[in-house]
Amino acid sequence: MNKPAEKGLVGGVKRMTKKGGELIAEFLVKEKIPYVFGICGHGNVGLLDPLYEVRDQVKLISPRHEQTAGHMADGYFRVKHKPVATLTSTGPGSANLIMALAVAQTDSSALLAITANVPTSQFNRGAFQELNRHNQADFPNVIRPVVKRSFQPTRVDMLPLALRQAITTATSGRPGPVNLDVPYNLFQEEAEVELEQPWDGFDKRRSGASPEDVQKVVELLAQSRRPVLFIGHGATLSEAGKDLTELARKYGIPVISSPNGMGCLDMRDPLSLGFIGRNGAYPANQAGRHTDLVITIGARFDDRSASSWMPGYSWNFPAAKLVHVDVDHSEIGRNYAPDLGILADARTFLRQLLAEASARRIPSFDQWHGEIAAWRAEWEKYIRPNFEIHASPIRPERIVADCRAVLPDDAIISLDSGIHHNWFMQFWEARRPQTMLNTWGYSGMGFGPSSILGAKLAAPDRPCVSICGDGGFTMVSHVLCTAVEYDIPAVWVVWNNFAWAAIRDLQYAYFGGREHGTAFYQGAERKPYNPDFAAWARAAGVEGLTVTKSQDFKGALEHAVKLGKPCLLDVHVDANIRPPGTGAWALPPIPHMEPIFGKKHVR
Ligand SMILES: Cc1ncc(C[n+]2csc(CCOP(=O)(O)OP(=O)(O)O)c2C)c(N)n1
Ligand SMILES: [Mg+2]
Repeated sequence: MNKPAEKGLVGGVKRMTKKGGELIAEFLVKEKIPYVFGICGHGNVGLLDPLYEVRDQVKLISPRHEQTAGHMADGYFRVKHKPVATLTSTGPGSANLIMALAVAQTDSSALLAITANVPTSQFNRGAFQELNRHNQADFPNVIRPVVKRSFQPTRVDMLPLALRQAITTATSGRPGPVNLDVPYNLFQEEAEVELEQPWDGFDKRRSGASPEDVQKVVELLAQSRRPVLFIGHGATLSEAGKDLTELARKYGIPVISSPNGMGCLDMRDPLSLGFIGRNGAYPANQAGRHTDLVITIGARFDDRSASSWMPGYSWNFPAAKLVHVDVDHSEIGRNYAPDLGILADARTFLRQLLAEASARRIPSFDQWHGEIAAWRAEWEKYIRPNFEIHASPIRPERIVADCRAVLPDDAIISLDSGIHHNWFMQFWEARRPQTMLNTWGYSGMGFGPSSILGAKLAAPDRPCVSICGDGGFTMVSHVLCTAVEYDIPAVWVVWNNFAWAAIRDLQYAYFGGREHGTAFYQGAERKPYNPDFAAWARAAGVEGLTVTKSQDFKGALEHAVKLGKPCLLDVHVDANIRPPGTGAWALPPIPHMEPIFGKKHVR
């Protein structure tokens, strides 16, 4: 590639004739995108060949399902804050990517999804794998709700601008997935063009609050007696952990965190109250119910972190004052009308607040700390004994405790959708940002076991462990093949409870204790069924161990982490122990449940 087909100088730059496929490959190199996760099809072989030419700089990894390719790219970004690309073919291959893009979109994770489409000369003829009932080559309409933007260049000379705009869009502002949909004739056709100057906008445009607004926040803080900070993925994405920690510690402001904000403040810090909502920690819900000032940074008050917005269960607006800071104006005021809405980057705002507050007298919040300490003690007394119990099948608390005991501070865990995630939301102590990967907004199963592969590629020297449900793992069990093919030493802890337990528990709770369609059985006797996951792993070439006794889990995990090869632990967990509800979750028309621990409080 890059062979000049002698042409003139334009604007001092020597222009060359290039194939569209070469341009894309060259762009990936120029943008320092180290990986393409993708699956082949007739629609993208024209790009695979130029990717061969740049294989030393851009590695192609082909998982066995496009959904996994998307989750891998998402996981890579969440760990490294650098985008990578996916490549899928015309039609079905790209349709398989939709779920992964929805997860990335709702959790603000950047990736460049290159999809192939039918050739421009065949638009609207119902060509092989074309969707054309409403528009020609209509895949962008399929993908549109799950990406920040879809670009469909239809000529090679449109590629440089589309590529540059795609990466800028994905990484700037609130990050998200972006689609480049390329009719596949463009890979082979030529034009005389140059690439644009790349611009990865990630964390480059750090706009701040107006000085008046910063002053107002400091005034609110000075008048408050019971303030809390509520942080979310925006704080993580802005890499604001250091500044958040400084602010929280300097003024003694307790911090409540959404799952994707966890670790910005080391959760061993006494100011860290953990997660809020139905499966939050009791001190967090109590603080949320009793606070008089909430300063929210990069969090959006979704139903699960706001007890479905029912007043008094997690939050008490408008009795409490609300300052809502976000880079996305559409999140400010979406769920609660703020007293003060501020469009700003999390880290910039925190620095502004630190500077402004240092010039003012902020009272100490000793009484508030005392109240929180009492709630914490009550909670600890209730939950802690369960962390010490050895049993078979294993108590969920022991898995959380032993993972924490074995894994170093910088280890990365990924969680899937399910009851295992609820346990980790409630009890995991993230110590660093970007170490706990959650499928939060869309809660798509398959994210956890897949994204851990991308995480491991982003952080090859750190332990990467996926804690996933038996149901979710089964959905993407081919991740084992990819780990072996590409030598990615990820660890899977399959939380084996023989059920879609998160949903089975809802069914038990709300529908008279009956179970229907939410657990795994074999035959007329309804014997609990699951494959032998460890043997399944071994069949794929992955080390597999079955753990049924809690005494064995810690050692097995230590072994898996040290192994340096992919490893799966099939861990039999007690399906009948449920995480304590400390807030509520209303699922219309299903009535909501009162918290099991703690109660509603309305001023
Ligand atoms: C792709 C997908 N399908 C269905 C759901 C709905 N769902 C949420 S949790 C859950 C059960 C998960 O079961 P499992 O993976 O075994 O985890 P557990 O709850 O048992 O920990 C289901 C089916 C979902 N979130 N994503
Ligand atoms: Mg399960």
